[in-house]
Amino acid sequence: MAHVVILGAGTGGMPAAYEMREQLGASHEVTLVSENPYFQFVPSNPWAGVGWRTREQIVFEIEPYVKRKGINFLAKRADKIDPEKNQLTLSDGSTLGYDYLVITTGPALAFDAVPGAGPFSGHQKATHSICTIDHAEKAYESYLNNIDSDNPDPIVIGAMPGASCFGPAYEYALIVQKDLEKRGARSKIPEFHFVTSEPYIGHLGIAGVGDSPKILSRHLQSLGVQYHCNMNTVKVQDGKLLSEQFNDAGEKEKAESFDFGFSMMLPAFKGVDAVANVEGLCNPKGFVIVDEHQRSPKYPNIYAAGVCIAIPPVEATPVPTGAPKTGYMIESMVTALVHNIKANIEGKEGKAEIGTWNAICLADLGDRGVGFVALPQFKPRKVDWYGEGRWVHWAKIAFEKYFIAKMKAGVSEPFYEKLIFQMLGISRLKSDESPLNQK
Ligand code: FAD
Ligand code: DCQ
Repeated sequence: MAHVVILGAGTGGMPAAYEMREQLGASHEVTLVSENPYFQFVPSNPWAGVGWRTREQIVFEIEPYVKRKGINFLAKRADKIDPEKNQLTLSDGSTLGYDYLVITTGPALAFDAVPGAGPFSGHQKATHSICTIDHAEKAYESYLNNIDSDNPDPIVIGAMPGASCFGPAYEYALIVQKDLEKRGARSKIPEFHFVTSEPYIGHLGIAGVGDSPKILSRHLQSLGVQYHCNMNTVKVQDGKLLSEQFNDAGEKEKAESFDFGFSMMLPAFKGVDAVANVEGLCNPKGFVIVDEHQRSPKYPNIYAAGVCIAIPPVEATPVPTGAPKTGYMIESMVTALVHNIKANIEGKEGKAEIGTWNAICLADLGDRGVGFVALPQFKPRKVDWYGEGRWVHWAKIAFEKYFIAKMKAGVSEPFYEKLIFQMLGISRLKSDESPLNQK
C-alpha cells in the first residue's frame, strides 16, 4: 500500500487529491494537508475586494467533501519536510509519513521585499493585497474608508517589482473603476494611478499575448487611469508609495512618489518556508525545481505543481518580473503528476506524462473581460489569441460556479470538460494532443 500526501488544498491541491483518489485503487491512501480548513476560489478574490462577493460565496469547508471520496484531511500547516525520513512535521508538533509527496503550496507573499508594504505593515493607509480572501476583505474595508471620507485621496493599484501574477492587478483596477461608477463615486477620486513593474501595459509577465498591450492600455486611458511602467517600488510609507522609474535600457531614470488613500499592490511571490527550507529542493526564491514530469530531480518521490514550482521568466525586463502560472496550466501539471505517481506505484516503466502548461485564462474587467490563449507560454506560439467582450465577464462568473461545484462534487476533469477543450485543440497532457497540434 502506498500513502500519497498532498500538501496545500488550493487550485492545484484540491483537484490533485480527487484525481489521485480516482486513479489509485482503494488499497492506497490519499491524505490532503492544508493550513486552513477551507478552500477559497482565488480568482474571485478581486471581486471580494469591492464587495461583489462575500466570503460565504467563494469559500467552503474542505473536510466533508473530500471525506466522501475517501480522502483523509488534516487542517494543519506543515512546518517542516524531512525528505530523508519521508515525513512532515505539522503545526501541532505531530508527524505524518508519506511514500509520495505532492507539493501544491502556492505562493508565499513577499511583502518583506519592499519595506513598509502589505496589509499588516501597521500603517493606517497601507498597501493592500487581494491574493487571499482575508486580504481581499481588508482591502475592501480600506477602499470603503477612502470613498466614504469627505475628501477621498488618490487610488494606486499595480504590482511590485518581482511580481509575476499581473492579471489580477489589471482586473482589480478595472473592477474598482466599475464599482466607483456604480456608486457614483468616480468623480470624487482626484487621481487614479496604475503603477507596475512590467515594461509596458499588457506585458503580463509573458511578453504580452495577442493584442493585450493595445487593449489594456486603451481601457486604462479611456477611464482616466494614469499608468506608469518599469516602476521599481522601493518603499511604502503611511499613504505614500515611493518608486523609481527605469528606462528600457535598464537604467534608473527618475524617482516618483504617489500619495494614496487606498492602494492595492500585488506583491512578488516566493516559496513557503517549509518547502523553501528543504536542502536541494528549491531555487533561491524557494520555488520547487521539477523536471518535465513534475518530479524533483533530487527527491524522486516528491512532485510539485502550481505557483510553488520554479519556472524561468519569459524574458529579462528592466525591472524584474516573473512568469505567471494560471489555472489551466496548473491543472495540466496536476494531471501529469497524478498519472506519473500512479505509474510509479504500479511499477510501470515507460513513457511518463508531460503537462501541456497551456495558458488559457479569463480575466474580468468589471462588466466585460478579456480571455487569452497562449499555447505554449513561451514564444514562438502556435496559438496567440487575446479577445475581449461582455461574454468574458459572464464566462468567468459561469466558470466560478462550475469550478466550485466541481470541487464540491469531487471531480477534477469531467469527461465533457475534456471533450470541449479537445474540440478547441486544448488538452492537459502532451500525449492527448492531436498530432496536428504537436510540434
Ligand atoms: P493556491 O491556490 O494558493 O493554494 C495553496 C494552498 O496551500 C493554500 O490553501 C495554502 O493555505 C496552502 N499552504 C501553503 N503553505 C502551506 C503549508 N506549509 N502547510 C499546509 N498548507 C499550506 N489564474 C487563472 O487561471 N485565472 C484567474 O482568473 C486567476 N486569478 C487569480 C487571482 C488572484 C488574486 C491570484 C493571486 C491568482 C490568480 N490566478 C488565476 C493564478 C492562479 O491560478 C492562482 O494563484 C491559484 O490559486 C494557484 O494555485 P496553487 O494551487 O498553486 O496555490
Ligand atoms: O482553473 C482555471 C481557473 O481558475 C484558477 C481560471 O480562472 C478563472 C480560468 O480562467 C481555468 C482552467 C481557467 C480557464 C477557463 C477557460 C474556460 C473557457 C475557455 C474558452 C477559451 C477562450 C478564452
